[in-house]
Amino acid sequence: MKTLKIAIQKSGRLNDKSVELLKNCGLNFDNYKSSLISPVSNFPLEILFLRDDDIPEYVQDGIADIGLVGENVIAETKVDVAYLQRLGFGKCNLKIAIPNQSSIQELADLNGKAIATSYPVILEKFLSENNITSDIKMISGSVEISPGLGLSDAIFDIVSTGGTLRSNGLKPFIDVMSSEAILIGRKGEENNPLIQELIQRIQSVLRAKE
Ligand code: PRT
Ligand code: ZN
Repeated sequence: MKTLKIAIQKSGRLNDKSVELLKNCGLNFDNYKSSLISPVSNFPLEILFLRDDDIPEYVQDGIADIGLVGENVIAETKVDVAYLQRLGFGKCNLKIAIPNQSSIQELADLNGKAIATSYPVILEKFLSENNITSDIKMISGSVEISPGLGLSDAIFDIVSTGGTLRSNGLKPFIDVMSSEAILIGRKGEENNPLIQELIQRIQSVLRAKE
């Protein structure tokens, strides 16, 4: 049977838990940070280590058969993939946040305001669903400092503990989306027996944790 490829994050917040999950599924592989592909010795599977942003497209295009990535990244890249299994880690919320002293009080007050974010697709969708027109400023990192620098009136970013917001004088304003890590696959390939076997193993690992 054809060897499967699974794409996981190379380094970052999801890497450790992704590797741990696959090892707990009984898969044997080397986790060398320098290699981009690791073969699994006891299952017809290869692991591709990638930037998380690239994982949805690799799966959609069939370069990887399955992948492990945050729902927020899937939503932002607008790809069409199958959701195979929620994984219960990497949990976070995507929120619009405003400065503690802001005059913004309700959603409509965001009309005409500048909002800085690294997630323009998700934000644009939310704003248009709510008939709000804001000036979306795309920033690739350190979004939280932009109101303090006078670059924006609000931000839209990932929040987990809220510590980063607090230390930048910001407060949560509106919850837009919650996210967790998810196993994705190519549409139409869901019934591949190897993928089904992996899903079974993942589900028993998750059940054992409950
Ligand atoms: O290099 P690569 O592109 O692969 O990684 P990355 O830098 O784009 O992503 P990474 O590793 O930071 O995050 C990977 C995924 O983890 C995200 O896409 C989310 O699905 C998930 N996740 C969970 C988070 C957080 N929690 C989180 N807290 N991603 C980012 N954060 C950031 C947040 O933006 C804030 O700036 O962490 C900071 C601290 O958060 P607080 O609220 O705890 O202070
Ligand atoms: Zn990324």
